[in-house]
Amino acid sequence: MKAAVLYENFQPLVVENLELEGPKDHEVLIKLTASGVCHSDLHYIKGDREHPMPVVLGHEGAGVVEETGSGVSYVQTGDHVVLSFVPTCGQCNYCVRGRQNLCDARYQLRGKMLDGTTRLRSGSQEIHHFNGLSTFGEYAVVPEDSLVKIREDAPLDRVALIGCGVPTGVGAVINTAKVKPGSSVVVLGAGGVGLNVVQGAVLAGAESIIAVDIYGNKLENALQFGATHMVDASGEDVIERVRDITRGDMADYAFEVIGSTAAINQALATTKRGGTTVVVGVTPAGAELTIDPDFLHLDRVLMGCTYGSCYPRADMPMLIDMYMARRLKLDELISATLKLEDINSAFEALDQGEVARTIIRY
Ligand code: PAD
Ligand code: ZN
Repeated sequence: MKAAVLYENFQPLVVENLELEGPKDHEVLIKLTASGVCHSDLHYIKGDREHPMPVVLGHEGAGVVEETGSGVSYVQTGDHVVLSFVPTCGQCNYCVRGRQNLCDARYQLRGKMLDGTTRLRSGSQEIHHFNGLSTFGEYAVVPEDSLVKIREDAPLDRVALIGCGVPTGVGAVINTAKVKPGSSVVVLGAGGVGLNVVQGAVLAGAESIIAVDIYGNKLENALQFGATHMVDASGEDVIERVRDITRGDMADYAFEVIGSTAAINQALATTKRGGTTVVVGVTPAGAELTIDPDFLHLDRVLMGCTYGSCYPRADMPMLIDMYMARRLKLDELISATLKLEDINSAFEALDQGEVARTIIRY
């Protein structure tokens, strides 16, 4: 099957034919329909984060079950699925306490399947998996626990975005911060995930939603998603603008959706006493954050957030129902749909701030 392989940081992905071994115990072969291109993949290309190489990246996908390995009971051939970049085992300490996004299984993967071996090869060379998914290929073998069964009338080339950007952004608002109606919310970074923070804030009934970005096109997108104000961080003083917009109060919540320690500090400084800052962006490995502890003394809260603190098998079908009922925007997130051969131009456009999300359609 055709897949895009990262051999070295900063090098273009190589689209080539790989051998994909069939599914083993509790694994499933998926024929992918589509995959979104997320900034987290770009972080690995740029070496902000380390990963065993070579690797097939991609973690925001949807497709159809082609074949099941032994012991699989959750799905059967023909089922439509979204892939979760966290497998949820249902049995670890985190899963049984309702914190499936923190499931132990995620930390057993390390570029391989849960049994410690890979299914991907290029000739004699072993190719690594990414989060047990590797959606930048026509097919993927994934753990059964990484699958979320979905309704068959949902368009797979759209709901692929339910694999990462949507539950992360919407979940950061609803599950992580638990934003209250009438709140003021600042969103730093109006990219693929940030736009979903904006629409999460709309769903939560936030009163003012202040989108911050360095590109005009991103700010326009944010308005379309329900932002009430835009701040151009390339030319404006973000903290002073938030002060003006909130009539001196500052915000109840700030979300950092860029992956920069400077922006985390900026986010903290836009919150009022007792306000909450949620860090969604992934900073480069080894980055250090220096904050003024005085901010925290005043009952401020600084939180992390992975996968929007979601439970994939509960939240993803719900988000899809909301999309099908036209209460959640997905189509508007998609700036372009490309073939796998054009994946490097998708990353270039993401890096240059030209797109919200690009979909790779197989
Ligand atoms: P994106 O590139 O689509 O969006 C980032 C946005 O930030 C872009 O619109 C940029 O223009 C904007 N930006 C850059 N610098 C600044 C600045 N100084 N001030 C204001 N805006 C700026 O990326 P994305 O939305 O796919 O991902 C955003 C981050 O979230 C990224 O670090 C990614 O790795 C992380 C992420 N985290 C999780 C999680 O589970 N926590 C999941 C998915 C993505
Ligand atoms: Zn992602």
